[in-house]
Amino acid sequence: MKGLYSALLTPFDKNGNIDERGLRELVRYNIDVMKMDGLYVGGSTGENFMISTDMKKEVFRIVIDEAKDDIKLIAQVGSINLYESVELGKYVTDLGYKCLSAVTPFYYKFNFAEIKNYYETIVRETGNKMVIYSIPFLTGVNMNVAQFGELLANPNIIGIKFTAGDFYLLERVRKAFPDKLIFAGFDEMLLPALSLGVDGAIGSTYNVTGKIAREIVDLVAAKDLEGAFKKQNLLNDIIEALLNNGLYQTIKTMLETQGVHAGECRLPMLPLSEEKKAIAVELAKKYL
Ligand code: SI3
Repeated sequence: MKGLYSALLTPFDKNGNIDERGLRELVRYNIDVMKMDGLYVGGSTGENFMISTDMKKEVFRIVIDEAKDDIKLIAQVGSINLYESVELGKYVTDLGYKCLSAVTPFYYKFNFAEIKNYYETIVRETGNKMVIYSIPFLTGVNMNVAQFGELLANPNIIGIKFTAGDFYLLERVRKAFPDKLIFAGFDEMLLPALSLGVDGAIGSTYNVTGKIAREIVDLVAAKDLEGAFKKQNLLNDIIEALLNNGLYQTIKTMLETQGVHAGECRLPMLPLSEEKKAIAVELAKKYL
């Protein structure tokens, strides 16, 4: 499961319905143009926490139908409703997804025993593999090395999507679990994460910056740190502009300029103003 993954966006129409044509085009764009190794389906970038269980299923079904065996797939089924996670986990396993991921349960202050039970329940009930999705800046859930170790002791829990800037923790986790998969979750810190030995990366911006991310991976493998640093600078120029302009909306508008019907974001996310749309189009002209 190693490699570079786009965290897949979900194209919506103006009424918040899934645009199947756009979703299929986006899957193909990531395979054929961005040359990604994998897709992370149903994550934050997919606006997953704003859609119904049925819509989540629809996304999972369309993506695997379009991707077939052309790219690796990870299905994010995490939810603070554990019953929904299990239902989705079983659904995607039946569809043929070979690996699940689940965000740490958030909003309520779940204790570690509850978090552990959440992951163990999903892997037990689905029989599938699991990558823990740790993103403390959004969930408020911080885990230490020992707690990651307790989860990773389960052979079906095969890794962590590490979306945090705590590189001391990343280094400690890498050293403690050399045989588990660690994916970098912050695109703007791809190079430092690679230098600490991550097995891959999963990111929203790779839907449009995947080729630059690939260059960074290749330059690090070739031990050309200066070259990799220059590419990370370029990547971060783009990421900074994306974050300033509205991340997912801007990526979607950039994709539209490439003929991918990436559509709208879902409420409560608002569409871009005309001014911001123009900025997104300029970014596409400059970088795509
Ligand atoms: O679940 C997902 O969609 C992700 O993989 C999230 C990924 O970690 C992204 N985080 C969020 C909150 O979108 C990053 O790729 C992030 O967008 C990027 O590093 C810019 O900050």
